[in-house]
Amino acid sequence: MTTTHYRTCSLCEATCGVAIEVDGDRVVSVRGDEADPFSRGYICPKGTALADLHHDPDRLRRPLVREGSSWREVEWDAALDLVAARLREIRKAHGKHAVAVYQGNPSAHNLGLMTYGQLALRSLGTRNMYSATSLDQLPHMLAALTMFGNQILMPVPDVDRCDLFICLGANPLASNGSIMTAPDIKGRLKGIQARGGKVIVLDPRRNETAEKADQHLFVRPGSDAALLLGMIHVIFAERLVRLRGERLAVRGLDKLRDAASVWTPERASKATGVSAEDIRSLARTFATTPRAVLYGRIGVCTQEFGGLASWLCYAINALTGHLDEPGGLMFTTPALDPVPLAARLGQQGGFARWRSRVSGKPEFGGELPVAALAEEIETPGEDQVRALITSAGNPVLSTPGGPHLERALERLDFMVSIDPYLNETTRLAHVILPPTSPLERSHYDVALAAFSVRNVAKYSGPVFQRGPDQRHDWEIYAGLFSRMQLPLGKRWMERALGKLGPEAVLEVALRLGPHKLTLAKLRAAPHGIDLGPLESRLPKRLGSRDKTIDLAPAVYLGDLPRLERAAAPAGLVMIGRRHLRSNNSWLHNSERLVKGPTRCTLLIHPDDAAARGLVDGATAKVATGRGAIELPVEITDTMMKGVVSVPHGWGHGRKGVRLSVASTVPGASINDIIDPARIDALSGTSALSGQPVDVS
Ligand SMILES: Nc1nc2c(c(=O)[nH]1)N[C@H]1C(S)=C(S)[C@@H](COP(=O)(O)OP(=O)(O)OC[C@H]3O[C@@H](n4cnc5c(=O)[nH]c(N)nc54)[C@H](O)[C@@H]3O)O[C@H]1N2
Ligand SMILES: Nc1nc2c(c(=O)[nH]1)N[C@H]1C(S)=C(S)[C@@H](COP(=O)(O)OP(=O)(O)OC[C@H]3O[C@@H](n4cnc5c(=O)[nH]c(N)nc54)[C@H](O)[C@@H]3O)O[C@H]1N2
Ligand code: SF4
Ligand SMILES: [Mo]
Repeated sequence: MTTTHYRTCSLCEATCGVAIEVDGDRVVSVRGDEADPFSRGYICPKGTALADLHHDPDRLRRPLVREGSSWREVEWDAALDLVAARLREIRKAHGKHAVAVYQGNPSAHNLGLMTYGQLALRSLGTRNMYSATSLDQLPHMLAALTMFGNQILMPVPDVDRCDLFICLGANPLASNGSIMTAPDIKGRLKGIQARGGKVIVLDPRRNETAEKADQHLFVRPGSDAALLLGMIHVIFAERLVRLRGERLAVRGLDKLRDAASVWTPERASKATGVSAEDIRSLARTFATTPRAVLYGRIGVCTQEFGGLASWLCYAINALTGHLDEPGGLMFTTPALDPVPLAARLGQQGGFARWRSRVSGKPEFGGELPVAALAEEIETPGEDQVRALITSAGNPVLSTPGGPHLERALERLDFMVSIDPYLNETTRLAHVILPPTSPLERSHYDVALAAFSVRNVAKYSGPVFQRGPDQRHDWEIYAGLFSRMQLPLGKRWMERALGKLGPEAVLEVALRLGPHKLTLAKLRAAPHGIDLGPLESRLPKRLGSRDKTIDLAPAVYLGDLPRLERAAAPAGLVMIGRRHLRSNNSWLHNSERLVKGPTRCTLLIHPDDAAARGLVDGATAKVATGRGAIELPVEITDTMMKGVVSVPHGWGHGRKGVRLSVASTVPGASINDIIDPARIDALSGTSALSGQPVDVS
């Protein structure tokens, strides 16, 4: 007898509804849930991998303690006692900043981590908090903080109602969208074209999204700020500014005009490789299309001018009347609204309130850039990092200078990883605490529903009950922190939460939310509830006291001279890419997702290949000052001349990993050769894109 469970896929930001057919303790099939009002049956190939993940024999079920290079399974109580004792000792001897934390991407898809886990980690009081944020959306958050007054107030494109979608540094057809929760984004973009609208992609690679777009323009990596300033120059020069003055008050209009004054389209063209005529025409079309949106994503953030570029993405929408208007860049009204909650907890965010000990990198939202982690471990002195908690992260593969970080991690007095796999990072831990699989826990998209292109809410209970010898992420935190006797981890908390689970937090937050939902209402709607299209939310939603938008925050103005001085690189530069069947560094142990032709290849333009005597399929050596990796060559005119592309998250051949499928798949880690010193000097975000390389 089989039963069908409806829930949300937690693997990427698209939050597709899935129908999971189960027979006993086995998953029989995973299909798209036709009755989910948001995803309407759509899933991508990764959705079915939820089953592979759950049944993966390599997935850890019990805590592991390392003895030299071998691992011993231990009971939960013994493991938690051991970890708590070590962390307490180190805090006692060296102070609270000696314990560092690194939180990875899956945290955002995990109800227990988003509720109790976050609070527990904050209660450590360490300045050495790190996460994938500084490899990702930090510049968007900085713009949200400085322009709108709250770091999580990031607007999303109203894809379902726009007639012009300009896509800058994103590839939603591979990534399924980011800071734009939109299941079946391919269908939604097609919808724009079907109603007579246009999709324009600006990217150093004619990516999968560009192939389906109406227009694609190559733009040089790292030059987005110059491009946007060129467009803003035209918008001012041709009097195309259209502020929603009747509703929205703005500051800094003159400063923005001044910032753009030197960036004539001709100058911007030199920096970007986009012709001056194209820059003019882009600016005009964008400004004069009533329902238009310019959406910038990770290509805009993780580069040397990520701060400036992310600010200008929001500013250009505001300047042309496309902010907070249907079809433009809009703010959501989520059922669980993290914005007032963050404000109540004093977490609206902050920037550069302190700096990292060794190299003075700026704090953001209570965290330091991950580019500072290795040096904080290696450099002796007061507050040196001696212990590390990694949670749902694989920084050895996901951060630039991976091998350097590896060596630093080996020097730690103590490291614990909360992770279901023995992988490149966790193999260096002293203890691994593996959480339950996504199918064994309840789910609500606390984070992603706040960035959704329609307001939706959905709760799913676990498909399988967890066994008595397994723990959810939040239970691991509760167990650990109660043993450490931190403010939030009192034993009574553990007992109370142990009974109620994250549902207790969810229930309160839903009732406080704008739609006044309850868990009971959500349980009664297993396919999810549609709460309607996005609505205009300003000025009320702004976090700033004066309820105005700052079009030209001071932090950015000070960074403009750095952009004006920048010279286009002489040789080749490297960028990354994503593939639909992959997810950062951790879904490569699913046979059905990795089969087929090798995906970790070097994409290179025919002229650049010819100049180096490279032929298709040959092995290329890609070298930087940090070392070299070898990859098969794929010659393609989808690459801009002077730019090569390598995907991240590969290279599972390191000794000691327990990933029987992934470690047989060829590939190397791009982060082995990206220079960790390349950061956006303004925000501290790693510059993953635009790394100069030699290819031979
Ligand atoms: N060069 C380059 N580097 C990049 C990027 C790039 O484009 N180019 N992209 C960057 C971006 S955007 C990101 S977000 C980062 C991602 O980097 P990270 O977040 O550091 O790593 P992931 O590859 O997402 O690995 C996730 C880890 O979490 C574990 N895990 C999965 N589910 C759970 C769970 O429910 N609970 C727990 N406790 N663990 C879980 C997995 O086993 C895995 O070890 O990589 C960044 N690095
Ligand atoms: N299948 C799959 N889906 C994923 C992930 C995954 O690994 N695999 N990862 C998830 C995560 S953690 C994230 S953050 C999102 C990211 O989602 P997206 O932002 O859509 O990320 P990418 O697909 O990497 O697209 C980035 C684009 O930026 C371009 N680019 C690189 N440098 C520059 C530049 O300097 N300027 C401009 N204009 N463009 C540039 C690249 O060529 C690429 O086409 O995807 C999520 N979804
Ligand atoms: S697009 Fe794929 S991975 Fe993302 S939520 Fe949907 S099914 Fe899951
Ligand atoms: Mo990410």
